[in-house]
Amino acid sequence: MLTMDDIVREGHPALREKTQEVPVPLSKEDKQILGDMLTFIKNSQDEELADKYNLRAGVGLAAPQLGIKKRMCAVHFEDFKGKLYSYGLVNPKIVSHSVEKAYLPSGEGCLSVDRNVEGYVPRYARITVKASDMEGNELKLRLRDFAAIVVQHEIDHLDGVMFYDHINQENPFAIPDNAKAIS
Ligand code: K2U
Ligand code: NI
Repeated sequence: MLTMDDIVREGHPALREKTQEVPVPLSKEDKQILGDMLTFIKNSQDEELADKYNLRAGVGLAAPQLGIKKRMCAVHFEDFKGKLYSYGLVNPKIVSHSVEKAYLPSGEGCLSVDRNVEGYVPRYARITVKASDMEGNELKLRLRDFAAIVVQHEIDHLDGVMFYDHINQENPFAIPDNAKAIS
């Protein structure tokens, strides 16, 4: 099983490089990697397992965070209305998005960043994502609010972008234009 030892941290080149599209249907190896990523996220949310294996709770993970330069990420979380999102996303692409932005008032963190970076991270409030799932089926996800923020955070990783790249360096807590707080 994956543990925090498998997650690369800031400064590792894989976090700043673009990733390669993944052949679909997934090879046995790529399916194993993506399955392990989804399992890691679920385990990180299980109090007993997280405690036993010292896992930091997460809602998403991208392959570059394992030093793997492939366009794959996994998400597993419930939104504020209790809707479950549990996907292995292959070659995800934002095909449309709202003009309106959104941000988490608490800011964002990252499993590859062992420090607290304060500030609002403006993201699109609504996105439409096309991807393949682990079985090679085409997905079209219309996401909003927290779900949209999580998936944008993960897709950013596939493009070598870190969440703090979006923070206003002059005033990290400046309310982004045309943005709503997601609470
Ligand atoms: O990619 C990662 O490092 C996983 C992040 C994803 C994420 C961070 C901030 C906002 C949305 C997604 C981890 O899930 S950070 C820990 C966390 C846990 C629960 C809710 C938000 C963030
Ligand atoms: Ni991250």
